[in-house]
Formats: sequence, C-alpha cells, structure tokens
Amino acid sequence: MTRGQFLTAMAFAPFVRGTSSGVNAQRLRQRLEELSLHGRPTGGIFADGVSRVAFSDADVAGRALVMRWMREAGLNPRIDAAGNILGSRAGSDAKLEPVLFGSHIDSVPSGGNFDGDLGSLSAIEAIEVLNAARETTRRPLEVVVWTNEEGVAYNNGLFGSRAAAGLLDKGEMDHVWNGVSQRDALRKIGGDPDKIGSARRGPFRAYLELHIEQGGNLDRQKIPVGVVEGIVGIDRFDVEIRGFANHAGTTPMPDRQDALIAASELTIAVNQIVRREPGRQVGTVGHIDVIPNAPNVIPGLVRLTVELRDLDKAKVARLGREIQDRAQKIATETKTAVVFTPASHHEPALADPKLQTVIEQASAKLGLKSMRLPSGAGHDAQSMAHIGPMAMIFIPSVNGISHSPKELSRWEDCANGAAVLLESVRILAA
Ligand code: HGY
Ligand code: MN
Ligand code: MN
Repeated sequence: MTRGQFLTAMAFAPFVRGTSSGVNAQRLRQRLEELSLHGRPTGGIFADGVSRVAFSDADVAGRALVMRWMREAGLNPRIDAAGNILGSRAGSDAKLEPVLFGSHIDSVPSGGNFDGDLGSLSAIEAIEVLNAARETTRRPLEVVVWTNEEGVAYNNGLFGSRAAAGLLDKGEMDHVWNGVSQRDALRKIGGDPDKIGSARRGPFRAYLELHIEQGGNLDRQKIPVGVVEGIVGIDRFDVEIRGFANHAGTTPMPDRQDALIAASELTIAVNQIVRREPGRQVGTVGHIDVIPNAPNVIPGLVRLTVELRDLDKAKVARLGREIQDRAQKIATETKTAVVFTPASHHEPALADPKLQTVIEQASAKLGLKSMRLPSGAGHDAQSMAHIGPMAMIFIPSVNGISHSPKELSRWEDCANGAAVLLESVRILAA
C-alpha cells in the first residue's frame, strides 16, 4: 500500500457505521491517534508509525496518557510491582471473580499504531460506554495494560503478564539491556522490583483481549471478527559468536576467524532448517550486533537473536536443537565459537472453548461474521492461560502487515472490535 493509498484509506475512514453497542468510534479513533503521538518520528504523521519500546520515555508518556483516560473513566488506575497499569469497576456482587480485559501499549521500534493499543483503548472505551449507560455489571470488571509485552527490551516479552501469572524466570530481574538493569527499568515506569511477587494476581472469571490479527487471514477473507483458537509457543535465544578481530587489509583470507561470516551462515541455516518441513512453523534472526562494526576490521564478535514459533512446542524445541547442532558445525568450519543462551520460552496456549462461543454470540448479536483461527503472534493472553480461562478477539490487519509503520486497521473494524469486546464482557459479567 503506497503512502497515498494509505492516506486515502484513512481520509474516508471517519464515515464509519456506528456500532449498536454504544461504542463511540470517533473517540476510539481520536485516542488511537493521540496515543500514537508518543513515539512518533519527529516531524512524522500517523502513517509513519511509532517507536514506543517498553521503558522508553515515549512509553512512560504513553502510559501517563492512558492512565489519565482510565482515571476519567472512573477506573482509579494503579501501577503494580511489575509496572502493569490496573483499573477496576465495581460489580453489584463484589464476591464474584472479575472479568479481566486489556492489552499492551509498548511497541517494537518503527512499529504500528494498532498492535496492543487497540485492545488497551477499547477496554477503556467499553468502560466509558457502561458508565454513560449507567450500567452496573454483576461481576467486577478489571482493565489492564501490561508491561513490556513485545520483549524488545531484555529479549523476553510478556513481562507484566508473566509476573501476574508467576512465570518470571529465575534471575530475570538481574538482566541488563542497553546498560539498564531490569530493576531500574521497572522503577522508571513506577514498578517495584523488590516486591515483584506482589504482582501475582488472583483468579478471574475470564481474561479477554482484543487485538489486530497481524496476519492476513481476516482481511483476505473479508471477515470482520476473528475468534482465536490458540496462540503459538515462542522460543528465543541470544547467540554470541566469537571470532578474532584483525586487520582487514593484512590478514589473508584463509587465516581469518570472521564472526560475521559465521553469523551469516547461521542466519541462512535457520531459514533452511525451518522451511525444510511442512507446517506453519517460523524462524527469524531479527537482531544483530557486529563488533567492532568498522569497515577495515574483521568482525571479532557478533551477537544475534534466533526466534522460533509454532503451535506445537515439541516441534519448536526440536528445531532449536537442530539449529544449535548446525551452529556448532559452522563454528568449526569458521574457526569461531558459537554460544546459544535461551532468552525466553513461552508455551503455546489454547483459548477457552466456552469463551470462544461467547465471542461468536457477541459478534452475531452485532450482525458481524466471525471465523476461528490461530494466532501466529504471541500475546499476554498466553500468560493468562496459565492461571485462568482466556480468549482473544481479532480484527483484520490490512494486507496482514504488522510490526511496521504500514500496520493498518480500518476504523470501522476497530469500532466493531471494541463492540464485540464490550458485548462479550456484558455476557460474561452478567
Ligand atoms: O511478537 C509478537 O508476536 C507480538 O506482536 N508481541
Ligand atoms: Mn501485541
Ligand atoms: Mn507486537
């Protein structure tokens, strides 16, 4: 989609059909646009996307804005020890387990304006609609904005939801990234690393998350609502390749221990091994640092990440082993040392079948077609699946693009998604 086409798509967007659930499409759109200012490239426009990586100044500013909206909606927001922003709305029966719903607002670098933001702002929108209608649900409601879902920081995502589910790795709080400890990063956003255990949360009736699909199924099939069946498992590794930095002019080719040659062969190997068999597994080398990264120095050290995903965790583990075996052969051939360190492991998670049916009922009530599908993206809902029933609602991503400034969902689809979220909450909280 060219910039011009994008702008045209956005220009006609305001004339969207309202949704019968009372969702204010215009307010949701305005808030998505306002939130995207925090992390927008200098002099950029909405179409230029956002860099609001967790714990950055832009993340802090975005969180403050979201907390303001939560306060205005009477949610009385607080920040828990893991930095999660939590709001609550009383139900008529305080003894009942709450319906919990929300998402995240941190982004990848040069990401889009909908990933996480749609679910977080739609959760607040749902509360606004209930307030305006003076509707009291039977169950209490809780809205959450999770800390560091993307895991660009510390190469381990779903941080806030894993803290809530008691899934933090041993020693995770002592990790350092970009020279900042996880502890200090948490303090920067109002968390309390010394009381991280207090972020574990109690039981809930259901966890719901509205999110853009980030893939192209719904957009291709022109279906407005996706009901997620399950979320892929994800394994990430930090890989360090040690060669020998030397003079690029005086070192004969056969005598080199070039860490970047080894890294390049490993990157190709990841792609080959993952594509060698049928299935929907994926593998990516997304981050690479070359040291000393100078034109006339043979790279002595390379640090990169390997990420593997599939709904079948045994397949992910097997691919990881095959890639590490191949890495040792590459090390021998290139006279380098290659060390894999596990950085994160997220189990695949199945959505609760009954909650999937509730989302289908809510969609039907709104006259919206829905279809069931898996999620190739990871989500905080997969942490919640460890401690209670979860389900996810997807809306189409135009051309299936995400983690890019070109990430785009139509405003009508955003409003419909928020309406399905609200109707699902109404059914579950009744
Ligand atoms: O990386 C993911 O799958 C998600 O967008 N955090
Ligand atoms: Mn997301
Ligand atoms: Mn994402």
